[in-house]
Amino acid sequence: PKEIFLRDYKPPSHSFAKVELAFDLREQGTTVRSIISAVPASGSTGELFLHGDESVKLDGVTVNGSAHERYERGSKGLTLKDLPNEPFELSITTTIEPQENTALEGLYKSSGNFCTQCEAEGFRRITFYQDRPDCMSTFTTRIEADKAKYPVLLSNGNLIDSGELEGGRHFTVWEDPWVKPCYLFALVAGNLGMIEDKFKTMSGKDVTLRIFTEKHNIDKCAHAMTSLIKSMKWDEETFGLEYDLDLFNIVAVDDFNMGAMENKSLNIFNSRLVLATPQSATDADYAAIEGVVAHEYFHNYTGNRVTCRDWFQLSLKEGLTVYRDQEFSADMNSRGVKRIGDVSRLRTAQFAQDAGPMAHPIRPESYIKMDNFYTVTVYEKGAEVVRMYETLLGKDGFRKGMDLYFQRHDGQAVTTEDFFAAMSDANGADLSTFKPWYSQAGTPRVTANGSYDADAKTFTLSLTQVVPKTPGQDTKIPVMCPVAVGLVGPDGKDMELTLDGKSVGTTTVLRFDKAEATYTFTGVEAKPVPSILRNFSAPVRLTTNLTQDDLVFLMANDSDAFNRWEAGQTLLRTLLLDLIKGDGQYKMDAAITTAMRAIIAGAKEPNADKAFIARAMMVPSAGELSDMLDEGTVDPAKIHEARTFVMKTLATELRADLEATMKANSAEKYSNEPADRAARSLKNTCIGYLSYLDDAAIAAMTYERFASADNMTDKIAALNSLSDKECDERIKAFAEFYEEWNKDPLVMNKWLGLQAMSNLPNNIANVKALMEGPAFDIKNPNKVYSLIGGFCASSVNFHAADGSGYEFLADVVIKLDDLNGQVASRMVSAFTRWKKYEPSRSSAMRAQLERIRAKKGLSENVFEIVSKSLE
Ligand code: BAL
Ligand code: ZN
Repeated sequence: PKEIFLRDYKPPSHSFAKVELAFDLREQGTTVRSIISAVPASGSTGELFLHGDESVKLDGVTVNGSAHERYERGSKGLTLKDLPNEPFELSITTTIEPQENTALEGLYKSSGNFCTQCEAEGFRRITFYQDRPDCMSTFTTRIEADKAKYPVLLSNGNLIDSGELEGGRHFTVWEDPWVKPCYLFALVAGNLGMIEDKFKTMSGKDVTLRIFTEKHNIDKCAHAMTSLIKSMKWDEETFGLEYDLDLFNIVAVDDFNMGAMENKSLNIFNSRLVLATPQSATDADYAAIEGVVAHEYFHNYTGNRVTCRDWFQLSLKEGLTVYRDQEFSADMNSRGVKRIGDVSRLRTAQFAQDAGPMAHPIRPESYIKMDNFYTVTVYEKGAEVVRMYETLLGKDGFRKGMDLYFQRHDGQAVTTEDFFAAMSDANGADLSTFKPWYSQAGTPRVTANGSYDADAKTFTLSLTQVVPKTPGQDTKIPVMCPVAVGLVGPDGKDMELTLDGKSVGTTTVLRFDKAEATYTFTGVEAKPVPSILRNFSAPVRLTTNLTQDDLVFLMANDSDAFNRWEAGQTLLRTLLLDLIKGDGQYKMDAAITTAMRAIIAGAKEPNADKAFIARAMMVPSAGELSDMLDEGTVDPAKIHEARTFVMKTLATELRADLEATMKANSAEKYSNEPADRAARSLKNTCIGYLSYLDDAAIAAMTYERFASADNMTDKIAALNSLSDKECDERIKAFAEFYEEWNKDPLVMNKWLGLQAMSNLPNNIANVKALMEGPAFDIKNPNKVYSLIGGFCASSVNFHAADGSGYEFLADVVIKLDDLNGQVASRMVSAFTRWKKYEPSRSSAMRAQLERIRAKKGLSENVFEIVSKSLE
């Protein structure tokens, strides 16, 4: 496999002024004809390379209407030779077999309907084309198909023609007036139901909004529609961005590699991110749907109107759009809780990636398979980088930068440098030391040590930073980290800060861009406790000299919700890491039990933020803890034991408080109001704790709650609380859940996932049985993510000391690789950090990676992950 490098970028040899596509959809063999108005760039050699997958059959090429046979076909595409030196019309006819496409890229079938996924490089599985994002063109698409089987025929843009054809067939023609790269092309043909609504834009234009899905799911689309309308309004109010066509379509399909796709005016979604009723979807599903519907809609400007020059720039659109959807969700819900959730995910998944063999900058330097770079680094760290502009420039400064970005680049394919320039220029700001965020991989390690001088009435904060080595990057330079700091006085209130003789409010952002720096606050009348990195103002690993008393104080008093939560997490992390590294004699820290009791007691206050309290009660995950341990030392069984000890001890000591809080927050009837959702999460967190008690009454109570739940959030929470318990109630609950929901594949995914994640000993046998059962289908990505992905999250069974879990995963990856390289490479990623583990587990993992590498015909997707992991 060939590695592609950013440094080798060259502009396209031809631009495409206009593209007309015609699809003749058949059960066996679909014909695609393209007519391209091609314009040679100056200095053209008369050669044009068009990407095309080996699965595409080439039926013919014409140039200006005459057959053109001077071409060479290779494994990656077609080189046309002896082309005219002036604009010409190129026509290409191909035949493809969507009905056999299990990779789910290009044109394929899902539940009998045709649909597409072209990002990143799926269009080359449809026809020969310059499949690169800097080739932007307008598209007209004609679709012809059997009318009874496929009454709905959709593509991008506006419907300009439709009609009946002989033999029970019909056609539609769609015209998209906006230039776009082919990765934003979409087509859907199916027997689908639809809900419709309207949105009046800020300039008074009516937009028709439609959501299509299989007919039996039509009653599950209302929440997605509400989310879409909220997103459209928010983007107008926040960024002045108005929708630019008269129609916006969303289609939900069951077989989809990603979450969703922002194709121009025809978003295609994994059905799990559209379909929801309170009975079939959890509060977390509702939040995910709201966020992803917004994310795809926001791409209309950040991604579609302004797109990427090449795939190395992916974070230009993804980091920015994730930042936008995070802000949207924060405005729609609780801002502090949203930030805590986003940072938790970043720290668990992205920090781990940044410390392993797949570490890459948010703008990678090279790739073998672009699909492997749709990562938490490009997305979530990319969003943190965008957020730092906002922290440094302020909300207004950030908006000025966004306005200039659109003013300069609307209709263009650009780079992260262009975004950086727009932000700097719009604000007249020198952000040069900020740039390494784009080119350096690795999470900076920042230390912050504070000291108070009572005589001088000063508080000094000394900061240091080191960016660790990552594969291929041995030397690093300091990078600008905005460090938001406040000083909390003995009365628990924020102090007014003076720095360099200037009054700077109660929170100030230090522009820390050196290996070390010292900041001295003056006029500090009493010894404060510093609150450092408020709102997680930079994506760094922070170490401070705060004492346990300081942390308990911040938990109770910090005005910054994130740092209030973080103080508690720091206490819990320290305790857990001590237990994990200790001699196996577990002992609880009484101060932590007291602090946790106080947190739970907070739920009785009149205006308690119950969603925040539920988050603050959560103990750091096994993944987060494992990331904080040294290479070559991680023993998942020990982590599991230590976590279980802490949960069980807290549950025992706080039982009365947990039971009272659970009862006080149990609603008679389901409601989807924010306060009810918050109470639900608090109640279910209490049940989660109580499930650690070896008490038959708890299992009975949890089963009772499972059986009587009137919504999926409560049902799943109860089922989850039973899933690690060896008891009859668990067996009964899983069986009854299956009976009730086996016709709903999305709900069955939850059932598969919870069983797969179980830490009951020897659960691998159950997972293998589920794989053979009717609820599983290896061709459906969601099912693989639930069952196989869920299994990899089990500390006990995936990491079983005999290596059986690793062998099982390798078997599955080898099988999946022939069907769907993208999904297989996601699954194999569970092995990437093998060096982190203690010697017996790491060598067992390495052996499985080597076994996978030896497979004949291994996909490029899996090859890249496996070979980089083994380096
Ligand atoms: N562009 C791929 C799916 C997403 O990030 O929206
Ligand atoms: Zn996106």
